[in-house]
Amino acid sequence: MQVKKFRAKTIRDATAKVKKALGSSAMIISTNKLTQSGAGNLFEITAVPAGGDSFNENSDPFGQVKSELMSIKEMICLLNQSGGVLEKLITNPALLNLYAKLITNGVSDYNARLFLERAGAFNGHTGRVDDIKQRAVNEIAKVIKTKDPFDVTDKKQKIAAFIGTTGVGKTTTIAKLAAQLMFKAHKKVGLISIDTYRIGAMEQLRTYANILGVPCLQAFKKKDLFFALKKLKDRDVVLIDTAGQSQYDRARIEELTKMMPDDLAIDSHLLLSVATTESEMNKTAVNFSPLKFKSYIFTKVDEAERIGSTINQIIKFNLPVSYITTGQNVPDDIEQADRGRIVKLLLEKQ
Ligand SMILES: Nc1nc2c(ncn2[C@@H]2O[C@H](COP(=O)(O)OP(=O)(O)OP(=O)(O)O)[C@@H](O)[C@H]2O)c(=O)[nH]1
Ligand SMILES: [Mg+2]
Repeated sequence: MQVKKFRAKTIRDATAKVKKALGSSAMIISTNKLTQSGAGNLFEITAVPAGGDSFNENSDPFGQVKSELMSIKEMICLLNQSGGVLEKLITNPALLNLYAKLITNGVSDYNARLFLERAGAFNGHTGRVDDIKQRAVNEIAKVIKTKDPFDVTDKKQKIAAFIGTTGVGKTTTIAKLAAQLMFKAHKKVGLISIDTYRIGAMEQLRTYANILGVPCLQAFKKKDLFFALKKLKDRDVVLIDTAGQSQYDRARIEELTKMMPDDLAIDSHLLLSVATTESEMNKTAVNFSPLKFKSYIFTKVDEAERIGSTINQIIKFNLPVSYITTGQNVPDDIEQADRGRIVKLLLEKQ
């Protein structure tokens, strides 16, 4: 195996040397800051070319830690993003690797630093690196709050409306939830559609309702909704499907807000597709905020390349996550939000 060392006065220069010699998919084995008396900094990167016969997972001593290694590509990404952090963590490959993972998975630079800082990574490295890493992971977990909107411990009727942009997965999620609540939690479920803008929109929900054998009512106006809720009074849970709104159509969002006044005791939950961009996700959350949604449901986790945007979004609005959805299959592809699982997804994706 071709292990090579590259030295330069800055990390950037050392990285450039590795890239030139071994290509951009080279893997970094270690980084080091060599102290030189009076001669300024000297950085050293030890790297191997990626792939090829020379990098055989079974025979080579670094094989088992390959997933812990950082590629030159990731290093360059970090160099372009992180003023100062790289230098601070350079002698700590495990922490640098965690930082790199967070950044490449879409966690903002600010938040990634915050987790490391809270874990004590920047103040003199007290304790073992593994402990700091574990603390950083715990810090990530801590910001993820979860909520079960259908908590079975109290007997009150639960009314939940599902809001979000067109095609985000509202109707599918309701079908998944209705089935799970019926068969796993043995709840009596009722459905209401206030999806009044598209012809045939109601049909999708009604089809699911027929399969499950649950009542499904339609509401066009506030009065209808009031009446429908009255009719479904005996149901443990009422799930309300809403028309997909463009996050830019404030008039329709306002209309929907008026349709569900506070006295109806409807909890809204905002669906956000993890497959969209972070800025779109944030704009959606901001523009839907008049509906005072109580939790996030992150959909299409299966389609997303990176899920770091969810962490940024959770921090921005400080709201809990109730569910994540992971595919098109009804009713299986839904999971109650679990912080351990979300952290795992975050650190494992890619
Ligand atoms: N891959 C994947 N697809 C999903 C998921 N959830 C929903 N979908 C798909 O997304 C598409 C739109 O889902 P709908 O449930 O109709 O979305 P909607 O929000 O009700 O859409 P509108 O009523 O048009 O606003 C369908 O093809 C679903 O199968 C998911 O978790 N992963
Ligand atoms: Mg729909």
